Amino acid sequence: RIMITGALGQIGSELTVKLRDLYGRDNVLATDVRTNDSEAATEGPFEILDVMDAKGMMEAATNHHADTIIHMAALLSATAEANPVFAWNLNMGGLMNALETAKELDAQFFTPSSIGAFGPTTPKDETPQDTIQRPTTMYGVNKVAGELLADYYFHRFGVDTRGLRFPGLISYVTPPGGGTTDYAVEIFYEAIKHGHYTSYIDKGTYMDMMYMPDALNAIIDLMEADPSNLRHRNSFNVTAMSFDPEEIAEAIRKEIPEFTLGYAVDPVRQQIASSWPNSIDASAAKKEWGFTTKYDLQTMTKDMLNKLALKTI
Ligand code: VAH
Repeated sequence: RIMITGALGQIGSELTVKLRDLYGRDNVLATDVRTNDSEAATEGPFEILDVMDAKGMMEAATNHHADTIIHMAALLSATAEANPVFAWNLNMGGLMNALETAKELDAQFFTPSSIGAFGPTTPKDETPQDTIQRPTTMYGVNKVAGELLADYYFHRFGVDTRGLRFPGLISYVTPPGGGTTDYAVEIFYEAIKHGHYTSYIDKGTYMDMMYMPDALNAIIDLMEADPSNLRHRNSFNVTAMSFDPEEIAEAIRKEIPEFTLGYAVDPVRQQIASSWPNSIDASAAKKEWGFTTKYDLQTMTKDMLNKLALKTI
């Protein structure tokens, strides 16, 4: 039985629905600090939970008889950079509460890390699984501390913690918000609405990306992996592709020939993006638990445009 925090976020909203399909509607308790009319909030067990409320989290997980805690509640990179103290308190306080809950209930544990856990002194191309991690953003500091804390709970208390360093995730269910990689989501909405997008990330800025269906499968595959094969736990590099704004625009033009791309670079998010790798190496994930992806840039572009065309955006 699973409890998810941040269940109405970009990953949580789709992960909740997929886990309910896989493991049974009533076995997945979705929680978030507010509610909405999404499927995750309305088609199955849902509770309001602020992850800063340790007692409330323990109660919700205990009452649900959770044996798996999936902790997704956090502030993303751009939001965290604008509110660094709040970001530290929420990202680290929430993670500590979730780890303590998992320890108390002897539950399996998942929380995501990010390519944001790397910084300007990290090797930028094919970034290794084990390498320098000196991020220069509050989000990155939170992600490195979070990886170390989750590994600590594994080594010290035997909590079965597992994590993935996600690249930018692209999806059409929740609107983009708070991330640095969200230009690669906004561009699809704008392509359909206006046939033009003005990117806040500069030409030539390469970042790893992944389509949400592949991200959800990676979480499930990792959580179901045989623990005796895991040499790493928090957290595995995973990626599907790496591109810059010009290349995703090119992929969109193959579907919408008249699409045009412009630039109005946002120095804050450009600085964040420039501090991250150009491409990361996912060989440890492939070797230890068979990580694989189905979507590349063109198949993702086709699917995103088809799905968004069906929505009122
Ligand atoms: C962000 N989408 O931009 C998130 C993610 C790798 C990027 O961490 O903050």
